Amino acid sequence: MKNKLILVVMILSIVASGLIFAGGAQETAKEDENLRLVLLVKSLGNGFFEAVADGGQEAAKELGNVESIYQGPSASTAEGQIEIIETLIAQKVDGIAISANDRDALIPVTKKAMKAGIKIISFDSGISSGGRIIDLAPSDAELIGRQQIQLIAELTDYTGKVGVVSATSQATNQNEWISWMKEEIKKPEYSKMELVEVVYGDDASDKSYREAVGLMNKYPDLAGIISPTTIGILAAAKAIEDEGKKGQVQLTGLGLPSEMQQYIINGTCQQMALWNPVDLGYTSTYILKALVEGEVEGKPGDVIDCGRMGQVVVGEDGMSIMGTPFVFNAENIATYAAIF
Ligand code: RAM
Repeated sequence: MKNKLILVVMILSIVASGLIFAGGAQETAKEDENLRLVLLVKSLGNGFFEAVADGGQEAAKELGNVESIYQGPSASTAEGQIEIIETLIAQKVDGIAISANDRDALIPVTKKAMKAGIKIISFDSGISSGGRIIDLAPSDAELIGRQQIQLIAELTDYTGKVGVVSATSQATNQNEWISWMKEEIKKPEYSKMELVEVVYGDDASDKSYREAVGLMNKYPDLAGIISPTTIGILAAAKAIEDEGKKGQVQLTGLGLPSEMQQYIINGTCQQMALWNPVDLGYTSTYILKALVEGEVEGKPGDVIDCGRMGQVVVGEDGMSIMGTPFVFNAENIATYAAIF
C-alpha cells in the first residue's frame, strides 16, 4: 500500500513537473507582463465612472507593473456584468474591482472567478460577502443617506413632498442610501415632510428625465427631488427647468461637479454632495494589486498602502470606508468642477 502511494505521488509529480515545464515559456512571458487589473463599472457612458477610470490609470502609472483596464456593459444590468466577468475569467486577468448592478446576482460568477485565482473586490456599489474579498465604500452609507434628507430639508424649509429619482431598482449603493433616507425622515424635525415615491431612471439619461417629469406630473405640489445618482440628478435638473418648475421644485442628490456646475450656479440645484470618483478608482487599483501580489489577504485588520490615499484598513466583513462626502454649492463648485 505504502509503495503504491509513493508511486502515485511520483507519477503525479512527474506529470506536474511536465506541466510546469510545458508551461515554462508561458510563465516567463507572463512574468514580464503587467498585472491586468480591471475596473468593471455599472455601465459605460457615465462620467462618474470615467473619472473612476482616470484614477485607475493614475494608480497604474505609479505602480509601474499594472495595466488598468476599464470595462462595463452598455446598460446597468447584472446580466451584462456577468457576461463580461465570464470573458475576463477566460482571459485570466489578475483582478477585478466591480461596481455591482446587483449585490447577489453576481455571486456565482465572481465565486467562479475567485476559484480560478482572480482577486475580486467590489467598490462604489457592493457585492454581498462571499462574492468578493473586500468592499470599498466611498463613504458611510448611513451618513450619505441621512445627509441627502438634510440637504433637501434645508432647500424646502423642512416642508412638503419629496420624491427620489434613483438609479436601478437593484443597485446596492442607492438602495442602502434610500433606506437611510427613510430612517432620517422619521425624525421630528421632518414631520412636515413626506417621502412620497422612489422612481428608477436606471442610470440612463432619457429614462431618468422621463421619471423626473412623471414625478412632477403625479405630484403637482412636489417640493423637492433627491437624486442620489450622477446621471439622475443631471436629468432631473433639466426636467425641472423644462417643466418650468425651477424655484418650485428643489433638487439635491449626488452629482458630478463638472456636469452640474451650470445648475448649481443658476440655482436649479443649490446644493448636492459627492466624493471624488478618481480616488475611488485609484484606491481600488492599489487594493487589487496588494491582493494579487499576496501582500494582504483582505482579512479584517489588514492594512493596505494606497499611495497618496494613505492606508486603507480592512474592516469587519471585508468592508472598507473611504471618507465623508463633499457638499457643493455656488461658492465652491468651480474648484471641484475642474477636478471631477
Ligand atoms: C452614478 C452611479 C454610481 C453612484 C453615483 C453617485 O454615477 O449610480 O454608482 O455612486 O451615481
